Amino acid sequence: MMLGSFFDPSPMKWDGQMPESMAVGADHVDWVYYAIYYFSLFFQVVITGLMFYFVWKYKRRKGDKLETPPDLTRIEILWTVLPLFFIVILFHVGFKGYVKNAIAGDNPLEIRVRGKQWLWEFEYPNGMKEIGKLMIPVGRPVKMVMSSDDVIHSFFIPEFRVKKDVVPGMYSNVVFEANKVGSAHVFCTEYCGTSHSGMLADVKVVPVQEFDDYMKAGPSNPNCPDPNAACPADMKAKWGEALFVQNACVTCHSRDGSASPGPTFKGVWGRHEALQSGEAIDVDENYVKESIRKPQAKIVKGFTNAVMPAFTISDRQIDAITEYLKTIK
Ligand code: HEC
Ligand SMILES: [Cu+2]
Repeated sequence: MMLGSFFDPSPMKWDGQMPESMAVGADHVDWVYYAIYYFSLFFQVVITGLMFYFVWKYKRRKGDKLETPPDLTRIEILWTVLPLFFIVILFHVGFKGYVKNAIAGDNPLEIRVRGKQWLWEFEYPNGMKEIGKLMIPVGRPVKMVMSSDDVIHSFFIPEFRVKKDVVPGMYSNVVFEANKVGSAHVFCTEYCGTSHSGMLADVKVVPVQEFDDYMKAGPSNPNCPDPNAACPADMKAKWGEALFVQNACVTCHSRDGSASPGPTFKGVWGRHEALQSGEAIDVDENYVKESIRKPQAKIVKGFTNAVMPAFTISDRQIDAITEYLKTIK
């Protein structure tokens, strides 16, 4: 508590110097920043002030004779050692903040981050992926596990006061805990090519319930700009087709009736499918959903050579794919 209020930088804050702080560790960073800032400002004024005063006071006057300056070793040691104390204190405080920002709290939400020229891709624990948009629940520790697909990028959220390089061939982490609902920004701070300045993402910090709902519903359809308005079936199908390609369903399911590792999707909707178990089923919404989430629950007769992996895509995405499957005639 004592320490908490000691590190509270709010009385020192000067609006416009730092963006709004939205994470737990941010105040610590700000404290160090403002401490150095005001310390430097104070001594800048004192030292230059004194300098001008002495220049005037000890300027050479008529009749002055040159004297050898006295031995000032003691005072020199003093002004070397005193700032050293200040540096050591700063290091101590700074290091504590660094550690606080480097180790995740209990049970962190792990989000995979992939940087590539020139976008940020985020993958949530349930497998849902999204590009250019990051959802964060407020009041929960978050750990970003980051990697790069091409060159060096650098992940920076100024509102959280976190920044770390994202390097090909290795993982790097940043951790934070957002303490304010609102929006923040991701920047890339490593010059990474032509469109480096466009390598941005929006961060939305939302209440935990809203985050959980979002994880269930998934990202919104890019073809339906207003998420609250009804989305027509053909727009859903269009998104479904894109998801079908993005999730590599195409590699196992042909769409023109030709042979593929999985059943062809030409005319799949409403098809009377014979199963390996000897039963049969009509392809409908429930069956498609189950086939995506738990592919091994019902095996299509004759398709025991390839194994379809389970996909953890959201309900909304599955609906879009279903809508697309209806159109493959
Ligand atoms: C590695 C290959 C592979 C991938 C990738 C794959 N599937 Fe499959 N899929 C199969 C196989 C094999 C079957 C048949 C066996 C079974 O029913 O599990 C199947 C069955 C299905 C069925 C039931 C089809 C029917 O005719 O009854 C649906 C629906 C389906 N997959 C959807 C998808 C979707 C959607 C994706 C992408 C998100 C996908 N699959 C990705 C291999 C794959
Ligand atoms: Cu970059």
